[in-house]
Amino acid sequence: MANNELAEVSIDSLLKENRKFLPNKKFSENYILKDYNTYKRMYNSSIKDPKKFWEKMAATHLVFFKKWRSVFKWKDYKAEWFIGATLNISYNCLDRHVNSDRKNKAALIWEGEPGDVKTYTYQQLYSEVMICANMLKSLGLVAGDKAAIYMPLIPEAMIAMLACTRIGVVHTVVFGGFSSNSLRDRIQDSGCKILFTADGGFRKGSVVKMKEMADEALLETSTIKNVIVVKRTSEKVNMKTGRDLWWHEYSAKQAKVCEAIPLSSEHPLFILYTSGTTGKPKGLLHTTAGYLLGATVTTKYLFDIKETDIYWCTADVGWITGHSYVVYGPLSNGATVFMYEGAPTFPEPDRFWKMISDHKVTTLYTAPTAIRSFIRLGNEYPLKHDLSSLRLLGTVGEPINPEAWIWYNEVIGKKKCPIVDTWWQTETGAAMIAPFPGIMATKPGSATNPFFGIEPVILKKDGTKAKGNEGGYLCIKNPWPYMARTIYGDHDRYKKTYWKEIEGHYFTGDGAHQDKEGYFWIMGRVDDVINVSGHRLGTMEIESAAVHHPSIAECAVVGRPDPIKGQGIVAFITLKKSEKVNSHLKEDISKFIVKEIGTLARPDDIRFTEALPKTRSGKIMRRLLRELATTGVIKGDTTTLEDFSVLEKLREKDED
Ligand code: 6R9
Repeated sequence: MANNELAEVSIDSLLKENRKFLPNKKFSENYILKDYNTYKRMYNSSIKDPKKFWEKMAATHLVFFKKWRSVFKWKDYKAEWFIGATLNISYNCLDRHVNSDRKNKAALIWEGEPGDVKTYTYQQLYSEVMICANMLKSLGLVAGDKAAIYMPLIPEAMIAMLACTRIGVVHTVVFGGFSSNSLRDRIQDSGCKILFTADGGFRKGSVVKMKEMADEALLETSTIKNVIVVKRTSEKVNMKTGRDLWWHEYSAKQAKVCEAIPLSSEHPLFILYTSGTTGKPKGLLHTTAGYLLGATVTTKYLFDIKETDIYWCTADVGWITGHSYVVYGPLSNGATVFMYEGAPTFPEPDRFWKMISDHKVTTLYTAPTAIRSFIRLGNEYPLKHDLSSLRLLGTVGEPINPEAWIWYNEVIGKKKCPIVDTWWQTETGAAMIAPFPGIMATKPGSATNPFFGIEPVILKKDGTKAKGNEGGYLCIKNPWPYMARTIYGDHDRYKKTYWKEIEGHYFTGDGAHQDKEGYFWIMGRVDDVINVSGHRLGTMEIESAAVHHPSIAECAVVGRPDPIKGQGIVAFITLKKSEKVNSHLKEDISKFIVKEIGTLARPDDIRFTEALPKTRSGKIMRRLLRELATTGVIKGDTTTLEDFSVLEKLREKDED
């Protein structure tokens, strides 16, 4: 629900930014598109006749087993692309490269946090994926069944994803930082039959006990029949007889070959959960052909994939960025992916830069929050290392503040690497607005121009177009191949959230404005979703978790600007009558929320209050709380407030 005023999300520094960086000549010379006019021509024709455009893209970039009968259908907010065709994603990511000169090229170079390194050629990755697919088959899984993946960032996570796609099993990857309760809810909602996990993972020098968390989640789920456990840390874990299998033991018993099966274009590929405006995360369902096409072509054009690149997207595969730009996009393009398991600053703050230099990484795609924490750590760490292999930098996850952009450009990119600021969402599947490097001038903080076939528009609440550089709601005019098809099990919610807010347009939930040159500037969320370190969290989701705490009567959560994380979490809490504030309560509530959702949801500030400001109809006035959390004062309109004494009490609390 779009209920925040746009003014609240506008970021001052972005509105004043007017620096412009011309494309680097040397980079442009080797870029796939000749110049900006070529982009413009291709873009215009993609908008004029999207079916023709996507059809050509699909035929050029993907291998289909059977060609489509028709390109596109849109009925009752259900999109179908490449109707009647069959293909297989793992075939596109593996077999076609194994059958080419890329057979012995590195597909994956992986470094563990303790420093162990493993490399898989395309041939080796292909072999591992086939064995893993056979594990799934031998456990009785067939196309359409669901598998959960709850793993550290290790090669087996990628292998498991690709193995699922090989036989049409739908994966749902749950980020390893999520709690057992979150894992449980996701397994239950999607009805997974199998769970891939590991005994543990390394993070900041300690072991994250993933199997223990998984066991806890499984106490309250009934659909999981088997658990496949990777031995990563050699942590002692409980293995339940008849249910749990060690990956290394069970895989040794499998046949080595597993053909990729032809799947229809709209065969469900994965479900990925993301926070929305209600307490319940949404399971976005992506399908086969359209998604792969989006991941493939955006990776190719926006990251300028070359045969010799070592490409590193730092996201975890538990997020959409990890799906599209660690696994499917780069592998479909036959690129070499670099993957790192652990914390960016372990054992020393220079870990990222050391790995870039050690592995000669050419392309780095990371989040503004990471960039800001590197700035805080000091320039000596990147300056200690030879970063000359880098030729392209990307960012994603939240608006990048111009200062961070400039630092990234100067200290990391040495002013020679284009910065590709990609705006997109779990729902959009792949990048939507981003500069085509080498041919577009960039402006710090702007995601610039739309990708081919994507028509973003800025609308006002009534559906009319925002004028000039007036801010408004960022919407997308027509369906595109790589968008999510539905919310798993709740198509009505999908329709309502994305297509009914402003009838006939895809509603992104972001505010934006366009400058005189048509560049898009994303201003952040306009709904009750906050963006903490580039990760989406629903305020309602945190609130619903908090109110399960035995001492809490009511809770309202708002975001406030945070210099590193983008946004921080402030929870306003009223206690049950019988409860008293004591010195442990804040910590206890924090731990409780982390246990319910995961470490991402840990509040930065908890404020106890006697009452929450509400309207006469009983709605919490988050706008006032946001103002208070951000500026320390409330100046906004309070006429709809029911009980004015609440404000006085809130102000008093703030001065504590
Ligand atoms: C890919 C991803 C989506 C939300 C999105 C927006 C914010 C992402 C951004 C950006 C400004 C960018 N966002 N990229 N805002 N500039 N380049 O992050 O997906 O986790 O679903 O988050 O993130 O607010 O609506 P997801």
